[in-house]
Amino acid sequence: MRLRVGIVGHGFMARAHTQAWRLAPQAFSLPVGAEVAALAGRDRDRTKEAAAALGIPASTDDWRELIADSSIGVVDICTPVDSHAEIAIPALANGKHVLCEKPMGLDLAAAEAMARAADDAAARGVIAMVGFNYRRVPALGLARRLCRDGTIGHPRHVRARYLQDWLADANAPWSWRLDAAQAGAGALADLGSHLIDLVHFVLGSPLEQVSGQALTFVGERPDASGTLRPVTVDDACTFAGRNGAGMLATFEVSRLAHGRKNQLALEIDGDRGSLAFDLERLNELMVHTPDHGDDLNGFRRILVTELAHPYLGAWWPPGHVLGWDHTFVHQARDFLEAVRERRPVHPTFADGAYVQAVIDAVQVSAREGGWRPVDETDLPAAA
Ligand code: SOE
Repeated sequence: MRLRVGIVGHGFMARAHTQAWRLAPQAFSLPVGAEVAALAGRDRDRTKEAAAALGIPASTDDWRELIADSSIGVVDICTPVDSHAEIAIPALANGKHVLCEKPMGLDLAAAEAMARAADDAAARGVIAMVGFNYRRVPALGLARRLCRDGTIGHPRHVRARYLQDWLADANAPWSWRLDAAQAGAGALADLGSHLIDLVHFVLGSPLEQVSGQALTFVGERPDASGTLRPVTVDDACTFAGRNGAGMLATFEVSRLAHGRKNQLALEIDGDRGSLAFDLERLNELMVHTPDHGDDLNGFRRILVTELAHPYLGAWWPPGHVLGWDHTFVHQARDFLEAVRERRPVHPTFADGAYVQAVIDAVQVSAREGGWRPVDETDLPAAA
């Protein structure tokens, strides 16, 4: 079996996905192959240029051509958020397996429409997955195991932080990510979506209420022509979240934190121990369990490269560390296996809708104040 993939969008995510589709079947000796067959974008010349640079044989300025093309098996959506539902829903209806970048939709209504389309498609053996790639960091797989097997006990505190600095300069250029109509929200949607998903993935329990605040520090930025355009999303956001099981979580996201290039940090304190992860050291998990006597207690640094950890059996001998790009290879591997076996794969579109419900509730809280319930979607998130 060899799947032909059509990618929509040609930014840096499309580059990461292209490499992953190519590498996954070989790295994991999969019985299913993948071939990036076509690239779609809005501008014909730029799309053609990007396709040539990536070695993709065909390009088009109309993503509908990919959906109509019976030789395409997978539609991979790497476009601005406002087009995700518009592309994913007809693609699924036409029998294409869909991988959609995060955050899944502009708001909960869009995300729920996508989740319903994915549900209908699943009944026909069609797969839909959201690109929360950090679920595929082996050290975070270990964190999930240690939270779920009782090693750190009942989770009390969660501290989740995702900081970048590409907007720290007030003259950094305007882009679609700064426009609410195209991105939904700012750092909250772009970076916060990862954290909300990861906390759900690691702990398995959804947030029930949130309370947040958001700020835009730089209200206008120059576009490519030098014209000042309004920034209509948050630059930074902090929020607290709680579930019904006595856990308190805090989240912080910003794209204006000087020196933080791509720092995703997650700490969990349970009633028997603690975990700490930092994407800047993505092969490591810090673990503290108070079982060595007071004089030798402390965090232990686990180098998560043993072959028994998720995905590592396919790579190098222990200690030969992995990088950010491997998360996309792991994602492509899980997706391709699910297609071959015609079974759902996490994160599902229902998981994506849950993340959107949290984002929407944080936005309401940031605007109107107070704790806000996370709207229950009638699609249970699988985590
Ligand atoms: C930009 O902020 C970005 O590319 C995010 O959109 C990605 O999801 C994140 O993984 C890296 O940073």
